[in-house]
Amino acid sequence: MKYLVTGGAGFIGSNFIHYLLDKYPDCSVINFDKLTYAGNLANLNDIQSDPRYSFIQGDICDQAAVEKAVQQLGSAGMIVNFAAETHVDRSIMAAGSFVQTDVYGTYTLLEAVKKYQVKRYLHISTDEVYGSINSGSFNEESPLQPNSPYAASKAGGDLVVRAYFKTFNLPVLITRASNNYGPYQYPEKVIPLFITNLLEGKKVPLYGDGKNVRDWLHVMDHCSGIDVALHQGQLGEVYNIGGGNEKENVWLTNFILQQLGKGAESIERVKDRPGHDRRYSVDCSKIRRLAWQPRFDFEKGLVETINWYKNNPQWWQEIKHKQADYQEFQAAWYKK
Ligand code: NAD
Ligand code: TDX
Repeated sequence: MKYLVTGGAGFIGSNFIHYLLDKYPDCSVINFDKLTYAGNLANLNDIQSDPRYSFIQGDICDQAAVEKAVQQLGSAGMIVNFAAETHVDRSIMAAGSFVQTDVYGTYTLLEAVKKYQVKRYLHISTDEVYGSINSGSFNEESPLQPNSPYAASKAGGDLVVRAYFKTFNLPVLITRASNNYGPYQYPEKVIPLFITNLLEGKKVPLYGDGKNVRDWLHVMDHCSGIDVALHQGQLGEVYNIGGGNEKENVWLTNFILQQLGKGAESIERVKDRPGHDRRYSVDCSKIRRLAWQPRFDFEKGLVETINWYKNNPQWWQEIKHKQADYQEFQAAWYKK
């Protein structure tokens, strides 16, 4: 099988390319990525010379570049779209690139699928499109009630995918996953930010009362869920993928502190994120009916992830402090 993976130089996309090449010896993968601040070809260093792998630097909003890549894939190939602006706090600072990539970029990809046809297009989405839930869990029929510009952009993309299924009968599917963790995650998201801050001897900025709940999913469990949905899912359907590991941020923070031999003095309580969703929770019975289940134990996976950042300082040190505008925005916010 031939795959076109968009956003394959990011956290989940690069893990997914590794997953595909490991699991399917006869597959080939085209990675199409703009290389924004979050895209990093170092994530794929070990497979650069694998003859089954090729890279195209391109923007999913660029119709000509997308059409060329889809033609190269061919009508028997499959597309998995990871390309997106993904960090909630950055969407609060400036939302334009989120709407552009996560909505318009999705439209551009779907237009190319309509024009050239492919076997399947899987759209990677998030549990954040459902908004926050205090008790119980969202299923795939729950209304979309996004609360951040990021989540709204992702919801917009999902709705365009839905419309292209209903109107043009394109062979599309959507997955909505909970918070991922694992190697190669950009050190702006809470787990790698907190680990690397502590390794740098800094404090960790915990938002608000620290009682917001996230459901943690190991990135490789996400990859196996995508694999199942892509190959066995029903066209036009949505599949939730969650880790079943709901934790308050304060629990997570204390666990990381303890693993790195730090105490509560390393926590800096800062002002809450505007519009901060209290809790995410998804009902995954639909994908479990396709015989998927998460395999990683959360605490073990988290210890392995902490060790990965400890053992790969050159990977995160090169990228962590690049974005001056974002660092300034955060510094001003924390002081408020
Ligand atoms: P990431 O920010 O690490 O990577 C995004 C990748 O997309 C980067 O390589 C970047 O260069 C590329 N990209 C951005 N704009 C592009 C454009 N216009 N054209 C081509 N490439 C572009 O993101 P991630 O955490 O790996 O997330 C991947 C996908 O999974 C996203 O769609 C995200 O919404 C979704 N998701 C993420 C999580 C999570 O916890 N990280 C959870 C659920 C869903
Ligand atoms: O410095 C921080 N301090 C803090 O307390 C950061 C960066 C986060 N937090 C809190 C906010 C959230 O409650 O930690 C929790 C997790 O925050 P993020 O890592 O920013 O993730 P979240 O906002 O939950 O969104 C993530 O999950 C769904 C990803 O960034 C999205 O791409 C994905 O769709």
